[in-house]
Amino acid sequence: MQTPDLKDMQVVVVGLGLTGKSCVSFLQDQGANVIGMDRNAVELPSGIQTLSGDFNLEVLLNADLVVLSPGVNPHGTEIQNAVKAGVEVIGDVELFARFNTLPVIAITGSNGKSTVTCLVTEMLNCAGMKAQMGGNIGTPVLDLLQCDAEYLVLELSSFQLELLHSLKPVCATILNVSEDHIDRHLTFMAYADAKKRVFQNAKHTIANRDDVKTWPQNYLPKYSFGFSNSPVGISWDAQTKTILADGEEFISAQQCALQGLHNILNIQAAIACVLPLGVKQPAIARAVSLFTGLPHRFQLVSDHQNVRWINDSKATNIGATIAALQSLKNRGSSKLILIAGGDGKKANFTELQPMLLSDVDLLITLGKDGREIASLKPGSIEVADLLEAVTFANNIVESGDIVLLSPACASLDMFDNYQHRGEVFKQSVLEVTQ
Ligand code: UMA
Ligand code: ADP
Repeated sequence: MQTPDLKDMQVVVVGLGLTGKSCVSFLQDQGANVIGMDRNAVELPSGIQTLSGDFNLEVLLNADLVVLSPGVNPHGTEIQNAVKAGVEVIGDVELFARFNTLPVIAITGSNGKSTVTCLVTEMLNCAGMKAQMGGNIGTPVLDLLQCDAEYLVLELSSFQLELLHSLKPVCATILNVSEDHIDRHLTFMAYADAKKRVFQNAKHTIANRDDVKTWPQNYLPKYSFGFSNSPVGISWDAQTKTILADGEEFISAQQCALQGLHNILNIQAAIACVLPLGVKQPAIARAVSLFTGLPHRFQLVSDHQNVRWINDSKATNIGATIAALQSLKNRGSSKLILIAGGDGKKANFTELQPMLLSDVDLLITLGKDGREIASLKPGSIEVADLLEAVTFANNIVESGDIVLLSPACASLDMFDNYQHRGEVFKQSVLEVTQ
């Protein structure tokens, strides 16, 4: 494919965070005339014109191309007016796709994206196939265009997929689909449809056999993963706790450093992504033994006096919290205290209720939507902040108990991001247990 010529084009970059800054720098290198726009005052290093406040429609209408950051809603009034006037509006991943020449493995889903992106990267690297990862996991995709790699592994969010059509991944997967980002997509259907865009133009489409919402149009069981039995694809022998490939023993759970049933699915998905690329079992076995997981995902932060304090701050939707609660089933007589709440992104929390009633001994809530979650379980306690939640929990725990921070909500109502929330939790645990 011929790469487009952006020289002297008038390009407006909307949203000047990590992505916007990477777009500005890339577009400048291409010789485009760039204008930056952000609701806040943002300084760009190279003296590029930057407009702050409400998006300026006149400037948008005069553009040859508008590049939106993932956090900017393409359905907003000004952006829609520009689209209606015929201005091309794309995202950074679409811009990347028009220039990229490396094979891409594209990973999306409501939960597990970052974990699987890291695992796939590790598997390829263990096989001596140099891989770099980026996208929603933190490195904007345009920053990968010049990197020294044979493969790019991209974590793609529904926000990034919404405006994407030119990417041609060698492998693409949707891990699972559960409710998230309803405040942005408005309906679950629109959110699920955005995820499906990952399969457009993909060579190998890899789906979760047990979640029909993840299936491409041309679903093939031989490229599937899941817990259900299947003579082809990646499956699971629950008795021997072994991952199978085409019905044959492939990797045992004992060989894997990651813990929790949801991570078995993540490992299966990563295997399904790399097998079509020619990665062999020994490299995969090595990768799964090395990868212990990412911080803030179901991470043990203290077992002081035999009480397990688990930081699952990255559980920003209901599906992730359900996965955490499922991993803590069969814990005998020990109590489970759950700390949840934050910005629910207009989710319907009733799906959480059965597990709150059957699996949680005490629910402590905080944040914007804490009260709504608390209303699902009698006897729940609402607190003002994490330190108060941790202090309350610490006063009632006994040896063997578990305290889980798994908010089922975004953190932005009270914290800078999920990492900040996780760090505050860890600090609070250290403070009250010393
Ligand atoms: N802004 C506006 N108007 C708006 C919205 C945002 O002007 O209506 C401005 C903000 O003032 C800010 C900038 O846009 O200056 C922020 O842009 P952004 O929200 O697109 O954030 P980036 O810093 O560019 O980070 C984005 C992703 N953020 C979002 O999708 C919200 C990062 O994913 C991603 O790591 C990064 O690009 C690199 O690819 C974060 C995320 O929370 C981790 N993703 C969501 C999730 O995982 O649930 C989808
Ligand atoms: P994402 O990048 O999609 O947010 P992460 O790997 O960062 O995914 O994990 C986010 C949250 O989802 C964590 O709380 C983690 O424990 C949980 N999680 C990870 N994999 C799965 C899965 N396959 N199903 C459900 N929850 C999961």
